[in-house]
Amino acid sequence: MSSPTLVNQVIPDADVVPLTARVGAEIRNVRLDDDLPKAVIAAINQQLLRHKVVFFRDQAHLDDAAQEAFAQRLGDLVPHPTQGAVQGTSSILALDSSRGGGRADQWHTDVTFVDAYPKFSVLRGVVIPEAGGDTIWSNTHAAYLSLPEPLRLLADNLWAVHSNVYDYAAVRPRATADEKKHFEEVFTSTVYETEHPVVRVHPETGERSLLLGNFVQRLVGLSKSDSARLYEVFQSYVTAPENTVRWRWRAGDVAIWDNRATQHYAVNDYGDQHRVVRRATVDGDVPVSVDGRRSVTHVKAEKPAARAA
Ligand SMILES: O=C(O)CCC(=O)C(=O)O
Ligand SMILES: [Fe+2]
Repeated sequence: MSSPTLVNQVIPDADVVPLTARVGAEIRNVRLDDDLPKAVIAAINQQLLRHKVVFFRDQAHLDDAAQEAFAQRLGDLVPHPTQGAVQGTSSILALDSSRGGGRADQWHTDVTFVDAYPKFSVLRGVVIPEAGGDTIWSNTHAAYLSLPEPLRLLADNLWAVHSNVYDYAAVRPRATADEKKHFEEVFTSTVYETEHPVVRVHPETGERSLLLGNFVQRLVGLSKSDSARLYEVFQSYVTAPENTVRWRWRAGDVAIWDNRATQHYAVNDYGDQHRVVRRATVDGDVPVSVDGRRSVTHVKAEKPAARAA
């Protein structure tokens, strides 16, 4: 006997399996491709707004082109501002553990050094180590809600400067020569500085979330040392285990996150085993603060070294 047709419920509840009560859900029985019905795309978008990050197993049919064809159903694709896209693609960024920039072992939201940073990232597991190499996501709306009232009021009124240029040696003291070279010559080939509110209001849900992460350089109007201490206080709510979910990858998995309401961290615990993931990014909009002001990019300059090259 065939199963009954579900008319209004394009992804049945039973196929959405929350991983925690606060963040993350696995969606089952969906094959990601570009001719999924509109209603399924809308349902994925809805689950993303609710769970902040969704996971799909067994998507090994995807290559770069098919990954992007699917991702494009969620919005326009956008390349990384300084690293560009893999040749022949619109936005694919290859993160390969054996190359510079391939290990994203810092808490961050993608590309917050520009104003309209991506709204969704779509990440495909290609080569996954036998042990280790998980990724952790945090729900930054849950982090905001878990702030005590006085801290919430403070966060509502703070702004932060985000930049792709930061003290790399201090942040990654054990980086390889190749990683340092990638940071100097590619990642920071153009210097961006953007002021974002520490609390952004989500354009689709209206939810408030903390907008911080490793591109933050300082809080506007505060000294470097006060900025660093306050940053740690707020960031500790983002990284609290209760606000996070951890994904154990298999090759062929796809993770999609709402980059407007999450931070993530690629755990660098797999030594010299090989790990490759490939990311497509969907264009976002300029964040808005609780009092209706928009983020601003102040500096956008080519580095003299890059210009000479
Ligand atoms: O390697 C990972 O699991 C995540 C990498 C990352 O930060 C990204 O794709 O945006
Ligand atoms: Fe990332």
